[in-house]
Amino acid sequence: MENKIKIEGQALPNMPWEDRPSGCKSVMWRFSGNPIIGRDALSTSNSIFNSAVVPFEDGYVGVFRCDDTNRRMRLHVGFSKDGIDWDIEEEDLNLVGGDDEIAEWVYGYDPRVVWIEDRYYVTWCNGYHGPTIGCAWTKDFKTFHQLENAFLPYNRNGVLFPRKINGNFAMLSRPSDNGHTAFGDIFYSESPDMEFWGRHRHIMSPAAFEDSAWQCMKVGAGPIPIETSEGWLMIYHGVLRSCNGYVYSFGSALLDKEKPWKMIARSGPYLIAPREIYELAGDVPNVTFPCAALHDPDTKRIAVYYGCADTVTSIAFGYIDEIIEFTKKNNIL
Ligand code: BMA
Repeated sequence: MENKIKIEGQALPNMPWEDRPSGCKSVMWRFSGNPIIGRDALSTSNSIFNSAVVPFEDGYVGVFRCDDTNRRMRLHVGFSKDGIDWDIEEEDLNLVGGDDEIAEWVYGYDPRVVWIEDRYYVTWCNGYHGPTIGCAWTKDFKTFHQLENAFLPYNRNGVLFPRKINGNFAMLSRPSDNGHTAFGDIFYSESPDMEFWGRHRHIMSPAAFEDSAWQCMKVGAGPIPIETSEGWLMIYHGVLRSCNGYVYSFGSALLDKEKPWKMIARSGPYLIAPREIYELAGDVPNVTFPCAALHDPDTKRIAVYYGCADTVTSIAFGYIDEIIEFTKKNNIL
């Protein structure tokens, strides 16, 4: 059955990849060279994590969350030939053209990047009287044209779909608070023009503790959803509150193609949870936080980029058909 799954997207035969290690029984596995980006990649960086990557020209480009040694949250552009070795610019990303009222940079973090029709769009958690969803577009990753913030504060994890749905731009987001939000559901919104957002629909609440504890406190969208014949594959993070603090893992769900606020399946077990030392130890221990994925429709390979312990960046691999099968087999809906 899985062999018949059709996956949309640009062919990426040379995407980063490493075969499943022998003896590994899990659906996703980690790159042996993790972490791929260390905290000191820039002269002024405290940490580089929760970042976005897309194909660009004959390689890849990324928008990286770089917290500096003042612990200011900034976005930096980086380029790579192979998606693994990155050259990140020392200067932070510069926005142009934003309305004066919102153009002043306060902070920005957890970026996502997607190509829609004729340009790349960047969304991020943008400081404007608290966190909300900032938006910009670019064609060359040199000039970023700022658009209006998508929502009122407080909101995080704004993730665009890679095509219009029902003729509109479509975005996932997670209304939140101004702190470390101990709640959070994923919502869906549409916009005709990337400025005015409406038709808000609820997708997903945290799971019941008894069913799937890793996602029982809050959930938030991760990489750009991937369109398949089985529905949109949404990889998202979930949070467990332990006696020792929050634990961030990630898992998968399938959403209806034309009504993405309708879930088809949601997996109980996680795909990746903090386990390796670089995920367990860092500025915020026990965090695996995905913000991007590369995939190749023909081979069904996926490489998920995720932040580790709010300090460094890593990759995990898998096959999209296997993740879909896993999601359906372990459905908790
Ligand atoms: C969330 C966001 C993420 C971060 C996570 C764990 O609220 O701020 O950027 O990775 O907390 O600290």
